[in-house]
Amino acid sequence: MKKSILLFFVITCISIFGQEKKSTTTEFRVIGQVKKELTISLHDLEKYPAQNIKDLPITNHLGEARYTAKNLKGILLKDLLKDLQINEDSPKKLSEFYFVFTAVDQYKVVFSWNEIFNSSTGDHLYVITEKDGTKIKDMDDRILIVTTSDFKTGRRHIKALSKIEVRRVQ
Ligand SMILES: Nc1nc2c(c(=O)[nH]1)N[C@H]1C(S)=C(S)[C@@H](COP(=O)(O)O)O[C@H]1N2
Ligand SMILES: [Mo]
Repeated sequence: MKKSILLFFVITCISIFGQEKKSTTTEFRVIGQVKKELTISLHDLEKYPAQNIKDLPITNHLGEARYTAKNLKGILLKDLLKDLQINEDSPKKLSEFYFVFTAVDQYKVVFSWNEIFNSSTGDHLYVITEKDGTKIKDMDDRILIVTTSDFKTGRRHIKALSKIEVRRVQ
């Protein structure tokens, strides 16, 4: 009897501690080399029309299939950042800037200014607002970023985005 109680206790502990708490964010900040910082919340995201995105196989950094994100809807990041003013008045020099996307767990991904605003990558870089019928407020990986044109889609699939820092190359 004692043994089975102990076993029950151990199994319960393992299952409780085994459930990793999924981190989410409800807003992200755009900071760094900008004239005015921005904070974009779930509420702000509601103001933009979401586009349908075709089902996206997520592959890890080795190219192995992880799972397929289905029935995605999203807003292009470049549309959200349309009015962002960078600390540089010469358009030519905007090519010196890059954006560091950081998640709550400090996972970081870099995009250059040109990738976002001057290449087809920017036409495939989304903030996801709905996944598989689940709205953003109920998604366990919100605020989620995807880049649907990437070869290995896992790399720039950023869960729980907390900030985007605009930096200039040294
Ligand atoms: N916030 C955050 N996002 C992340 C990661 C991470 O560690 N933290 N890992 C990335 C990696 S390496 C992969 S392959 C994809 C898919 O991982 P998943 O199956 O854990 O979602 O998410 C990416 N997004
Ligand atoms: Mo990965």
